[in-house]
This record gives sequence, structure tokens and C-alpha cells, in this order.
Amino acid sequence: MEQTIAAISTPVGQGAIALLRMSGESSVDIAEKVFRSASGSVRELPQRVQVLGDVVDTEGNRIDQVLLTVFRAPASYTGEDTVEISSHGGILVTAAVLEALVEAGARPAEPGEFTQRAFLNGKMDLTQAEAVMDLIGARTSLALRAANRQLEGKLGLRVNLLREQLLAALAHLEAYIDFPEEGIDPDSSQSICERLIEVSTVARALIDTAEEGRILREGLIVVIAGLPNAGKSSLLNLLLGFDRAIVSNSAGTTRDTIEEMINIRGIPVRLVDTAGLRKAKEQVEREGVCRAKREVEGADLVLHVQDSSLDQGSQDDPVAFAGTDSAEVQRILVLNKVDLGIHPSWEEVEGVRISCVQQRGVESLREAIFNVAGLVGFDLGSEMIAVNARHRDCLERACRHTEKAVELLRAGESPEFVAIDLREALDAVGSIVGKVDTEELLGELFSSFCIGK
Ligand SMILES: Nc1nc2c(ncn2[C@@H]2O[C@H](COP(=O)(O)OP(=O)(O)OP(=O)(O)O)[C@@H](O)[C@H]2O)c(=O)[nH]1
Ligand SMILES: [Mg+2]
Repeated sequence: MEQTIAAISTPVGQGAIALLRMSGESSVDIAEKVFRSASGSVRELPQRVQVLGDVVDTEGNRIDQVLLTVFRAPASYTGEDTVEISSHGGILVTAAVLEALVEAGARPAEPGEFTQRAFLNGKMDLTQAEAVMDLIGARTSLALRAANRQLEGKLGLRVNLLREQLLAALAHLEAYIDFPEEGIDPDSSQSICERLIEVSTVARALIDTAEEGRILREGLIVVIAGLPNAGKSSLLNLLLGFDRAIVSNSAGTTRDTIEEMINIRGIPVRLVDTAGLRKAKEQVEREGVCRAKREVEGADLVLHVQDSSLDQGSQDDPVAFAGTDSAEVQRILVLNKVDLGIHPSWEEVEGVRISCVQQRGVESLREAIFNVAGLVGFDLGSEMIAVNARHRDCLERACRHTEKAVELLRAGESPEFVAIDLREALDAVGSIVGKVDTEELLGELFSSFCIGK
């Protein structure tokens, strides 16, 4: 029998109310031990109806007045008997209610354990379980929509179709394995190949959404870089809408990198302010410059800020910039301080002209950033499906083996060999939704969840 688990499902802190959850066969019995109510025994309570009562300690003293709801298996989130308790939202009071549940026989839940049980009880597939975390972590409306699509099972549906196609091809092949002397007739071989090519085409299209998936889940990495005093920190503050970074007219103000999330038309953007790039004399600033360069290397997009009131020729120390000009990183030249008048040397130069002080040009800059997101592969399509890195790895494995199977079939290899690759492909596709023996995978996956989810 699975142990009954309990957790505080809301964040630690003070709030009007908090929610505690319990799931497992003994949840109702445990609730019976700690809950006193005029509505009578918890065992006899109607399910999915909130009742008012007290949670009491072992001596019968009230810990808190709460609302309690019983969900009977299988009609609950986890598919098991579940009890939810809404207590007051204090740090001490929620801990005391949890302690009462544990004393009465529950075990504190591991991170993600409720969702893991929901998966194990067939309430959702793995992609949906992952979507729960995407939904909780979503920072923009686009990310939320994509998480909801996945939670609805849109990705699972696609993946299951791939599985069915592979299974059908394998079944077809098995028939020939039973009669090895006959070999695969050319027509069958052709139709199996066609089926498999379709599988790899669909899988590749899904792989192509991984970049969107990364951006939606982790954000587009936009690094603000340039010479000291160009106005990088001013730009960070302007895009953020509040004074996050110190701005001053002494060159070399910013040392450590400063990172904040912003939302540009639904795209989550991780905006990073960095130390001005120059040959720094002092050690702390040198370290800052090193960090700035590292950030630039890992960026999706660099906003190269320049002081456009100064002569272009006087800008950008080539030594300081060494190693930051990777051709793979997208760049936008941002010409700042236009309020001071643009120096003639910049007149012909293409770039987004802004003034942080006068808050001019911000919309054009947002537009330019949004367009770059499209260039690095942001195009969700109408279905809003975007796979994560784990899905991508599984799909790549599936493609490799499916394509290998096609090669073998075309070369007239015996069906046993082809079947080996097809089983590998099937295993890879199955592990996306969790339809394989995947204990290790599950442990790793659910440990990244919140406790109580
Ligand atoms: N006139 C004018 N001054 C600006 C503008 N943007 C920034 N400044 C000024 O330029 C100076 C440097 O701004 P910061 O934002 O600290 O520059 P930074 O690039 O972060 O500098 P470091 O952190 O030293 O590398 C400050 O005095 C700002 O007030 C602008 O658009 N117009
Ligand atoms: Mg700065």
C-alpha cells in the first residue's frame, strides 16, 4: 500500500489562507483523527463539499479553524483519496497543521509527489505532468497558453500517434520475423518505409519547436553590453520600468551582472546588464568585464549600447571587445543619448536610436527585440506546441532509429535487424509520455517540482 502523503501546497509566508493536501488510502482516517466539526465524522462527510471545523493536536487543543474537503478516489487530482485543508496562512499555523497530520500517520511529501501519483494512477501522461510545472512557472501569457495546450494533452496526443505508427510498423515486421525464409516482399517494405518516413517527419517538426520551448520556459537571453558609461544600466532600468541598477556618470559603475525578467509581447526575456567593456585596471572591475564577456557569449541577443553623442571613432576599445563578436549571436546596435544630439559620425549608421533620459525610442527597441525572437526561431504556430529539452532528446533518439530502420529496410536487411531499431525508436517515443519502464526518469523529473504539487 502506498503511504499517505501530506504537504503544505501554498508558498511559505503569510497570507489570508494556505492549503494543505493529503493523498493516499489513509487520508480520510488521518483527517478523522485531527478534525473536529459539527458536521460529524469525516468518513461520513459528503465528498467535494467544504466543511468548517477545527484541526486539533493530540490533546484535543485547537490548532486552527479550517475548511476541509474530501475527494474520494478516483475523482481526485492524484486518483487516490485526497483531503484538502484550507487553514489560515501563517508560517507557524500551517507547520502545526502539517505536524498534526504527520503525527496522525501521514508522511511529508517529496517535491512533485502528488503529480507523480497522478501520473502513476493514469490521471495524466508525463508531458501533462511536466506542463503542470510549466504552468506554475509561466511568466507571460504566451508561456501560459503553451503550458495549457500541453496540459490539455495536445503534445501527448501527437506523441501517441507516433507511437501507434511505430507499433503498426513493428507489428507488420513481426509477421515476417515468424517466417524468416520468405523475406519482406517489396510492397510491404515500401509501405513500412513510407510510414516510418512520416514518423520521422512529424518528429523532426516537433524537434523544431524546442527552441520556442526553451525561450518560453527559460526566457530569451538578452544581454546589454558596451563601453562604460554608454547607458547600459539606464537602459535596463528603462525596460524594467523601475530603478533596479545603479546609474552614475562615473565609468565602471556596474561590476556584477544584473538579471531581471521582462515580458515583450508575450515573450519572456531575461535581461542582463553587464559591466562596461574596457581594459580594466582594478581587479573587481576586471572580473566584472570577464563576466560580461561570458554573458555575451551565452546570449541569444546582444544589445550593443553606444553613446551616440560622442564620435564613433572614439568608441569601442577593440581589446576589451575581443572574443565578444561571435557571428552566431544576434545583435542590435542601440544608439543612446540622442537627446544630447547625434554626433555626425553616427548619421549613416543603422541602429535603434534612443534616449534613456527622455525615455524615447523604447517602443522601437521592444519591436526590434521581438523581431529577433522570431529570427532565432520563435514561431509557435497555431497549435502552440513547444517541446522541452527532455522531449527533444527523446525525439532525436526516435528519429535516429527510425531513419536507420528505413535504411536497413531499403538495403533488404532481415526484419530482425530492422525491428531492433524500431523497438529503440518506440522506447524513445514512449519515454516522452511515460509509457515505458522509467523509474529513474520519474525520480529525476518529479524532483524538480514544488512540494505539495
Ligand atoms: N543625456 C543622457 N544621459 C544619459 C542617457 N542614458 C544614460 N545617461 C547618463 O549616462 C551616465 C552613465 O549611465 P549608466 O546607465 O550608468 O551607464 P552604464 O553603461 O551602465 O555604465 P557602466 O556601468 O559604468 O558601464 C549616467 O550619468 C546617466 O545618467 C541618455 O539617454 N541621455
Ligand atoms: Mg552600468
